Amino acid sequence: MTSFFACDPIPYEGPSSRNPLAFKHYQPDELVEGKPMREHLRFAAPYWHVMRNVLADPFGSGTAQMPWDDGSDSVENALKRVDVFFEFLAKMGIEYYCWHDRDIAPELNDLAASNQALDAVVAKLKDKQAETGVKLLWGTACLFAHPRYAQGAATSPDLKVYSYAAAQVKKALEATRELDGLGYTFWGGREGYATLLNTDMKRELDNLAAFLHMAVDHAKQIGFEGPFYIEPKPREPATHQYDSDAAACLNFLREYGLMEHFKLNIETNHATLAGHTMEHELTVAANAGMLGSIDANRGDTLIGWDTDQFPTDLYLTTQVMLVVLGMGGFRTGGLNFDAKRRRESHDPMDLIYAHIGGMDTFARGLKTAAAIRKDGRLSAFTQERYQSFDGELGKRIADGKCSLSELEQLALSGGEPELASGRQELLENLINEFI
Ligand code: XUL
Ligand code: CO
Repeated sequence: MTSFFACDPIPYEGPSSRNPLAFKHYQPDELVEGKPMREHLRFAAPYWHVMRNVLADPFGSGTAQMPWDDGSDSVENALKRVDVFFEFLAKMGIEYYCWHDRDIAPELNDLAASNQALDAVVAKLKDKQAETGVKLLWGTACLFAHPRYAQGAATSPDLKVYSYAAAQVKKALEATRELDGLGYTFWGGREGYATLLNTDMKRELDNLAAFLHMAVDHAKQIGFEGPFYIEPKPREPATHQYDSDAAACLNFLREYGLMEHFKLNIETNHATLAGHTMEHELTVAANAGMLGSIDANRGDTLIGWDTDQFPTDLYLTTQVMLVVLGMGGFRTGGLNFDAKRRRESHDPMDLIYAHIGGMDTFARGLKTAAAIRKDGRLSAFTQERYQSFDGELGKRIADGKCSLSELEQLALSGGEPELASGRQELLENLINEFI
């Protein structure tokens, strides 16, 4: 078979290697906290960025060289891309992937024709998965690119658009089930609004919740065991998006009785667009027992939009892996590189370099997080910081068995509290010992 990536499968050569086509830190079978790295990290590649992103930006057209792609919307062309994608996964040693219906197969003149095209590609993906052991981390429907969704999909004011979106989700869910997908994601690209002057927010949220309940019902009917993921993002494309951050998503899921069917898929660049750090969003999700999966990328502090860059920051990946290890690891989710190359990096080999960097950065983050946990000083500090709550009174407060009057007695007799230092700088130094 023709090869589209001019390299062998990427080997592990260790930290002293100077080979740009080798991993310096990602060694799939190396045990960390008793578990192989590949199982901790569960790397996934997104079909949309690897195969379909032409690297356009708001000011210029695409630059990506895709010698395998004839640029047409034919099913043949879509099938050819599958071979290229699986060559890429094999060379990278990436064992999971994710897709939108419309990036694996073309949207054709009518829904029935688009469904047929999807069936053809799904059949091929199924064969490729069986041949290679690669798994589908999650599928999703693209409910944001087509002009019909300009005013929303599951929050559209138009019932016909809402129905079209429902049909697309039904089909994408069935395709995910057919490929034994481990999850199904909803990112509400157009589920928000540009102005409240024309928007009935309450009605849109009610409709969105009804839509998600229908998806849950359909999943039961077809034997898809989920979970579903919601992926928070505050803006872009909509001015205000209903799924703006982890806390907003949790509130929505609770209000509409969807908690047991959903988890969150947290993306770094979305966290920072929301004005949060990634570790904040992960911690909010994990505290609720709702951290399902991660879209592993990063933004650029100098550009105010969703640049979806590859993760290269060791502090970031260390913090991510501290949360992931802290919750006992992924179950159905993983680390999906929802990341794209810069417009200037147009060569197919740039896909390889980009993913080597992302994987190595996460492997180092994993090892660093495990070392920090083993050392124990960081968690001991935090535990100690709250130790005044560890006694009998703290327990009664937690159990709701204490009153303001009782605490008032304590305050009256106890004098002015002596505060212990938060020691932020000391702890920052401690983290640097390990990086
Ligand atoms: C958009 C984004 C999406 C979702 C899936 O910002 O991150 O690619 O991950 O629809
Ligand atoms: Co994403």
